[in-house]
Amino acid sequence: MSFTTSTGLRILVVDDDESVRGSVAYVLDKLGHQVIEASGAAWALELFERHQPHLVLSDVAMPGEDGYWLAQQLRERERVHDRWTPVIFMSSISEATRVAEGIAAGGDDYLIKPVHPVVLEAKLHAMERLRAMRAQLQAVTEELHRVNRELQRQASHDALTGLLNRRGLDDHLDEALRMCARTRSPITLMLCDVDFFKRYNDALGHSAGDECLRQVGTLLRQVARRPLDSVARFGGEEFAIILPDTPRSGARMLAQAITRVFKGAALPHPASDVASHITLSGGLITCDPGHGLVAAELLARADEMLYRAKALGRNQFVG
Ligand code: GH3
Ligand code: MG
Ligand code: MG
Ligand code: MG
Repeated sequence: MSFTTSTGLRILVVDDDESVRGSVAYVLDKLGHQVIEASGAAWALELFERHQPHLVLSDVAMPGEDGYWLAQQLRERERVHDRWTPVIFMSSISEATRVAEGIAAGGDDYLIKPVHPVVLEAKLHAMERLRAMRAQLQAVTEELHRVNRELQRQASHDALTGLLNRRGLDDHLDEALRMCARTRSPITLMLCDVDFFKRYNDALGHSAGDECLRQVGTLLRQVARRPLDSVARFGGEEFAIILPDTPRSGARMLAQAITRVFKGAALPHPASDVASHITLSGGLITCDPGHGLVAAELLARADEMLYRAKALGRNQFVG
């Protein structure tokens, strides 16, 4: 629906006087516009919904609801549809207070009958320019929102794996802790670290290492796949998994699943001491309701467990 050309607009003409409608329609038709006619405000509203006109030209005094009522209704709908339709009143009442009332009701202009065709055409052009500017403004606003959303996403996500980054993790962990406190449910935090990853890089190169980290991220996402679970890349080759509403038993099962999935995926590691494939060591901490721990404490405890898993020989989860 374009308003940038001066012809081909759909214009709703509202007047109880058929001869007024006829003469206005005649002018508009000659200017190349499509005219929809209504003899009353309530009927005009129905036609408005059905035909979505670009502009409304309406009489003020009509039997039943008047033109101001119509303008108010249109402005209400505008909030819902997010689309501006100019409303121009045509009336023989030229009293200043009535004109002011019409503008207050949501009218964009007020023409005194009889409306001269040249004035009508000039008003149409003016409204058209306004509408084009509004449309541009709306497009720019939408683009700004889109860019803003994208920037926010980038700020909280890791470019390599697409997982949450450290900042995203912190936000999600805080939120998960609040939610679990509210619902009085347990929460588990898991930290995983790729075993002998420095050697992997040394053997296969840094870009192979990057690709491997991407696959590790994908596998972890496959295991922690409930809607509330979140997986983050915590640092270089370290990953964190937040598991809201997950008791210790469930967390242990998930840890076993991770070990099993990595064994099954068998991503080759040419220089690991523990297996011929990529393995993870992990630390986990489950907090029961009322634990009172903050995010940093949870992370520190999970990290302690991870350290123990490494010390115990890697390729295992402790906690
Ligand atoms: P450990 O089993 O004790 O965890 O040994 P490790 O070699 O995995 O641990 P270390 O901390 O000594 O080395 C981690 C390595 O991870 C070193 C670093 O080059 C690599 N690394 C960190 N971030 C990236 C990355 O973004 N891409 C690649 N390719 N390698 C990374
Ligand atoms: Mg009338
Ligand atoms: Mg590490
Ligand atoms: Mg490591």
